[in-house]
Amino acid sequence: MSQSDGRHLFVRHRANPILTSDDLPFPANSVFNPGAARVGDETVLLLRVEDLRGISSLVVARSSDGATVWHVEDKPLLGPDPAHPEEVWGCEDPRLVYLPERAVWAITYTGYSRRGPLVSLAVTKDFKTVERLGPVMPPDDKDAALFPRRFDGRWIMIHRPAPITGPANIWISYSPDLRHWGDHTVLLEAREGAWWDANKIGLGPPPLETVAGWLVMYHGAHTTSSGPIYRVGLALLDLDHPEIVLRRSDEWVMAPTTNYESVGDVDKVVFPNGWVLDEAADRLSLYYGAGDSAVGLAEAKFSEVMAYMEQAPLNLHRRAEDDGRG
Ligand code: BMA
Repeated sequence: MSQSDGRHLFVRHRANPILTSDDLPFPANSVFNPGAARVGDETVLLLRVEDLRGISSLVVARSSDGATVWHVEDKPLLGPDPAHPEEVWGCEDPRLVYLPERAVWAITYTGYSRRGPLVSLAVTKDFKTVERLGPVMPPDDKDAALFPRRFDGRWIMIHRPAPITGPANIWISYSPDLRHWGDHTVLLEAREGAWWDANKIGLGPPPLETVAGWLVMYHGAHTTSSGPIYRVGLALLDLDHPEIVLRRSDEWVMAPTTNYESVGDVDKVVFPNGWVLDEAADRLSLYYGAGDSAVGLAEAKFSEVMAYMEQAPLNLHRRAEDDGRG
């Protein structure tokens, strides 16, 4: 083993699960996979709420301490809309990134179309009204987040197309205007065989800028005879060229262990979509879906996460064209 055991890094909050369908001001089947942001003196979660038909909408919840006393809106911010047939079966799994250049929060989310899941983009200034920019990746594609700023004039998005055959890898794409995307390139490859992150991986929360590089968390869906186990690991991307993976943890740092993660609509799932960094408190708060049924919170010391990443294996899967740029 080349690295210390990372499973101690994220500590589950004593109030877990911090939100269940019982906490909503309307009937629903489940609440999970939230995007997260610190806005002023409140933590905002954009919850995925699945209704009693099976269709998901995105609903805002606010809390001043980011853990307890959540105020949940009684109407969705984003949900199926007849004007948007590409989301006819719902809006799922949002990621939130503030774009200083536009003074808006970007919401990348999964639109569930009749032709499969796709990536949609919307923006909001206040989490009260929202402007849809429409689909940005065709099906099947999900698990997308933007970087908060441009690189050499271009926006960058991480996402996860699912090919008809072969592993589902994490890709990176570029755009001059947030609408037209190209130069699609594989960023992180699923491993093979018995690995926890074999065959199917996807981005977790949006990339987090640190002095050592962009910290990314990703999930691996390991297939077993009783269904997949969703666990998460970490990687570090080059600050100026985020298409270069500097380091990648071999081991997962979080796995479903508690009852509310192990048993739910989908068993054995931890699925983080959002994190909030409080640098002064050295606290990284991770918000995740538990068992596709509830919302969990796990907190890490940010300095410990970065120390762990300093020891993480250098990436051995760099593409040939990366040589000389790292
Ligand atoms: C993924 C997504 C998530 C879900 C996870 C586990 O493919 O659909 O929304 O939480 O599976 O079921």
